[in-house]
Amino acid sequence: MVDFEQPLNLEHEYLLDRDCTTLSRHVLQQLHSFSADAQDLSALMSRIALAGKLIARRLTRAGLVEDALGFTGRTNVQGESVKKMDVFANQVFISVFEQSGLVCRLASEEMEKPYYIPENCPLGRYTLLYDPIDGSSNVDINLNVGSIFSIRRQQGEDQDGTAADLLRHGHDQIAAGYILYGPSTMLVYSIGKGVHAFTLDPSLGEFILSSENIQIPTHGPVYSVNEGNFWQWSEPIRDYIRYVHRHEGYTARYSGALVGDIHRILFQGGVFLYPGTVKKPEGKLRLLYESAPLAYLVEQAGGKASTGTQDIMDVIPDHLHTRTPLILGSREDVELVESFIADRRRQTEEQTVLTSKG
Ligand code: P6P
Repeated sequence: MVDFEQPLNLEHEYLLDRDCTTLSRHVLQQLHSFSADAQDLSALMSRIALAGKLIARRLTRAGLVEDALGFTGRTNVQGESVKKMDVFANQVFISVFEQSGLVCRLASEEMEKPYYIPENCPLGRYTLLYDPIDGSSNVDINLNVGSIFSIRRQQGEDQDGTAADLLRHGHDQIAAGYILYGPSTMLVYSIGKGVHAFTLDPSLGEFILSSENIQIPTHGPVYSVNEGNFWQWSEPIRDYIRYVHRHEGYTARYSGALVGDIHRILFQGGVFLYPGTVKKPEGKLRLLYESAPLAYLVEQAGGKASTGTQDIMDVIPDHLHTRTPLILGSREDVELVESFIADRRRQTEEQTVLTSKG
């Protein structure tokens, strides 16, 4: 006869409790609340997790699935060639929120205008901003890619369907994170109460808590930048790159997929840079669904995110697909890059004064 009064041994009890710490439960624990708003946010995060599982499933079998890989032959609003996986992943996020009553609007890197789910709008006051597949150049060569998401509450009415209320600073975000499709699929998120990582257990079909309250090191050895753009950078950025080339203790890592590079820096420390270039002076990365969610996350982990002269979280976009330069990671490393920019600016100003005095 089994005595159910006898608890499992401690290790089994710990493992069972860990496997029960799913994302939806963790959100409620974080909020210390079972209110309607808390339940909504918990349900919303669960839908994002479902999107991650659906995309992960497609990616892990992409080589076997007819028509999963390669280009569509179309270009998106960014002027970038669209991959079939971009289209699939974009639709996954839309589909998981239909009939959810949660999300009224979705704004995506792949869609020029916000997508509305009318049946949700009377109730759903949330907007999902997302990059469905970040780093899609890696998809066809089976290297890591990611999805980036940000959640905002709708501010006021959106009568003209332009979602103008989204054109606000990053402090408006109520949740943000990413899904990393790598050797394991991980979901890293914050609702403003620290940064937490979940690992997908395929045998359960659940994201299980694997790291809680992640803190980014104040300094790290990694600098992550596409040095092929060196000729296109401003002098202060070149000065920084010359500095790390000449000082011991730095190592270059760049995967071509933002999420993977940021994930490494989140755990090991360092700095990611996508500065303005001659071809893209405003930078390549999009503010509302790439830089701002990652800035929210990294700041929650004790790091810093900047354009080089302004905190990313303070930048107000002038349109849905606004781009900015991005320097993000360990606080000391971001500040070192900013110091090169400030020094050069000071030298220029001093030179201007001397020249004006003749
Ligand atoms: P480049 C992918 O297209 C992406 O948006 C980010 O994921 C990545 O960090 C960056 O662009 C790579 O750009 O110009 O170095 O190939």
